[in-house]
Amino acid sequence: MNLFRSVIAAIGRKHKPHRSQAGGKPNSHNPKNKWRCSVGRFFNMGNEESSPIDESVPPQTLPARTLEALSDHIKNGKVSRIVVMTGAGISTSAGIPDFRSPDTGLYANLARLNLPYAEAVFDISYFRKNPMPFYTLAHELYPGKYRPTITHSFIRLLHDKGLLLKLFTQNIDCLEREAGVPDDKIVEAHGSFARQSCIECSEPYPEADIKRHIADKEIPRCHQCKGLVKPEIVFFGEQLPAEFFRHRSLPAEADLCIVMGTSLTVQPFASLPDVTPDSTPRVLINKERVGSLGSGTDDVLILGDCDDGVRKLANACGWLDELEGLWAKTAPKDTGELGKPAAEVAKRDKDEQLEDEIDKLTKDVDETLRLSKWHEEKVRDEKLPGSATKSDQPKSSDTTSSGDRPHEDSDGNLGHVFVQGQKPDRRVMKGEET
Ligand code: CNA
Repeated sequence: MNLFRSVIAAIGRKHKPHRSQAGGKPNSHNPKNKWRCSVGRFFNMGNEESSPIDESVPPQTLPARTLEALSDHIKNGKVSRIVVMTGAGISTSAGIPDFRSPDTGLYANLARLNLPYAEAVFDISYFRKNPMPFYTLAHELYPGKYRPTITHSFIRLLHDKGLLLKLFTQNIDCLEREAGVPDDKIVEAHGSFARQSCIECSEPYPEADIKRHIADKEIPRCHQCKGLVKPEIVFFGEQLPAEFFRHRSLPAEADLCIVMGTSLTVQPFASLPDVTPDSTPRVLINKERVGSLGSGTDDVLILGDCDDGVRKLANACGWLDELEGLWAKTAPKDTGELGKPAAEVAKRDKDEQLEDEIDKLTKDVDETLRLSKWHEEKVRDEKLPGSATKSDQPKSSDTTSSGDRPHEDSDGNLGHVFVQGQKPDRRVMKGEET
């Protein structure tokens, strides 16, 4: 509970109603010192509903809530402390799925790992019992396989121009580092693959060893106590890194906030954009409107693909050639991850994906056949005079063995029909102390 107390102490001092709660009217007195968030707001779970600002409300800082007005503001030297906040959406064009996009999202594709529920792959208590699904996923996601996107290079460009105050990322893929954003500018709010340690004794584990284990899809064990080793990615049920809490009030010092590729559904990260002062311009570059973005007086929305959005912004600022040049430098050389040529890695990944798809289809067909066979037999039995009624459970003496019946999990759901979000949604609890 210490964390809660310290957050209340920190946020409580700066409490004020959010602009939208104040009827959409700008503050009349010294708005520069005001934070958008309230205590309640900081603790609210999930993606808070907010209505778009009334067009009749004038901006406080920008001449208009447009890309052009924003780029003029930047070109006029009014911006020198940019805070960037990112999520999985900035890495999807690199080939790393986000979690929640339907069909393509990671959670939609985890059925093959036979998890009791999708989020279990990042659940520390599940990991203790069964670390293999995580390591299967880690094999696919491990840094080195993917090229940073132009959006990652855009963040690097902001740093090169001396404009980046801090990058807060929820991503664990280390692509910001690979794009050249220095370590001291990055807060990896949900940890990353950059470090690994024993979950029992916290002993750091050598990078070369974990790379080897992940490449071989083996489970690494601590050299000291033989406990399970895990990359320092924050799992559900684990605390966020101290670094996040050390820097979480930094957005209050920003003169521009850029939010990209996140659904802003995981707290406490989701509240970071609200720590910026009311008058600080905020830009959202995302497929859809999220969080409170769009409700502030100086919010600019660039909706659509992130890479397109940063190109538009860079172009408007006169930086596009520089940005493309910087991104070109991230093109893969001869080697891909784990010592394999990049082309080979990409081909192997495609082959593996295809194999997985075929496996999944085969399993689904198999299950459907079993289901219809079981159903056919059950209907036939029910039709026979004196046979079991509908409410009767199949008995162990039934000719249909239990293996022929569709698998049911402990919730009574058909195991092969993998439905997202059947369990209580714990993503909002990430890193919160209980
Ligand atoms: P999310 O909840 O999956 O949301 C992603 C957001 O990005 C959604 O609003 C999408 O519409 C949007 N989006 C997806 N692709 C694009 C695109 N090309 N251009 C513009 N917008 C796009 O992911 P969040 O990051 O918000 O959720 C936080 C989770 C995700 C953290 O715990 C991460 O650890 C986790 N995650 C990280 C990675 C990674 O490291 N690359 C991958 C998957 C999940």
